Amino acid sequence: MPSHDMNSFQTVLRSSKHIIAIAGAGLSVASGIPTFRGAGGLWRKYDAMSLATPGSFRRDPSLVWQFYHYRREVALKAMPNPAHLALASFSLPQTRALIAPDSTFTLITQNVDGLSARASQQVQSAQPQFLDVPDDTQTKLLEMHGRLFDVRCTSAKCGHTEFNTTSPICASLAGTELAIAAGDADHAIPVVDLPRCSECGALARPGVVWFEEVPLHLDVIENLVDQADLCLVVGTSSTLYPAAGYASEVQEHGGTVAVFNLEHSAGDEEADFLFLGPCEETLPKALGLTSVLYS
Ligand code: BJW
Ligand code: ZN
Repeated sequence: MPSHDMNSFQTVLRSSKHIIAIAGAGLSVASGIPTFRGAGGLWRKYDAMSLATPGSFRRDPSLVWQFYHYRREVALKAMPNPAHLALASFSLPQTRALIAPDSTFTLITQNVDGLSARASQQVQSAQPQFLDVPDDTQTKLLEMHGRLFDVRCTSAKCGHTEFNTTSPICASLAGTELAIAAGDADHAIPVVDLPRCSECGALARPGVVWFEEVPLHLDVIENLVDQADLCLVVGTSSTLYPAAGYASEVQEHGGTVAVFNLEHSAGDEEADFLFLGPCEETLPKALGLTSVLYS
């Protein structure tokens, strides 16, 4: 049975040396970004397999682009919430030195909304003196399922990727987000009018990792998982591999797992600690960062 005791968690946190966090869609719920599965999840209106696979993009790039255009527009309007900011603050070596001395920390996120990167920028610009620290103690952020704002060429010969936050990404998609949000997209946009590669003119695609595609940074992540003595699992249903397997790998070599989720999630009965509730409340508290965030 997992413990729900915050004080015991903080004792473990204090002595941990290699800490990782695996984050999922629940991290961004308080920022207004819907989850994938469950009540209110994005995939209640559309079948995941008709939106997030390479095959579906080949068959219907117009529908897939409308879905991602909608997601880009939502993410552009969203702001990092206290859970993003707690993880970003915990990433700063000087902050972490007070909570878990001499530790490393890496945030591995499955989210593509860019909010963790924005939280990092926000926290660093509030404390610019913290930028001047040795590289090996700097926090790393690994966005393993890619980024909504990366736009990638579909031509294997070109492969150009660019970070593009233009709203709307192209004129033909303007306004289609309303139909997608209502669950009644039927607006077929000609392929020539969809986003194109700025280098070679071929059809571009969202720079995210779809089902059957290989997630990013896997070698680095495997090493971190092998070394980790504490794994925080934040706002993920833990149903999607390989991310869903990392917590049990950490436990298998003797590390501790702490789950932060609104509800029960896959494998949480095996965790060492379980904090049920909104992670935007439980995580800042568990990391001892509520005063930093709200002062
Ligand atoms: C809150 C909250 C609050 C709400 N506070 N909590 C092994 C076994 C079986 C199958 C496979 C396997 N390995 C691979 C597979 C196949 C497949 C897979 O896992 N399928 C499963 C269905 C079993 N995996 C893949 O295809 C992956 N590729 C792959 O494995 O390549 C092969 C390979 C691997 C390794 C080496 C070499 C080769 C690719 C997966 C790509 C996933 N892509 C998506 C879409 C990304 C683009 C986009 O965003 O559109 O990623 S799918 C979708 O699921 C998205 C998410 O990142 C991902 C995870 O979802 P997440 O984040 O957990 O969200 P939800 O909605 O499920 O859960 C939200 C949670 O938040 C809930 O628990 C709520 O309770 C909670 N919550 N509010 C705290 N306020
Ligand atoms: Zn190109």
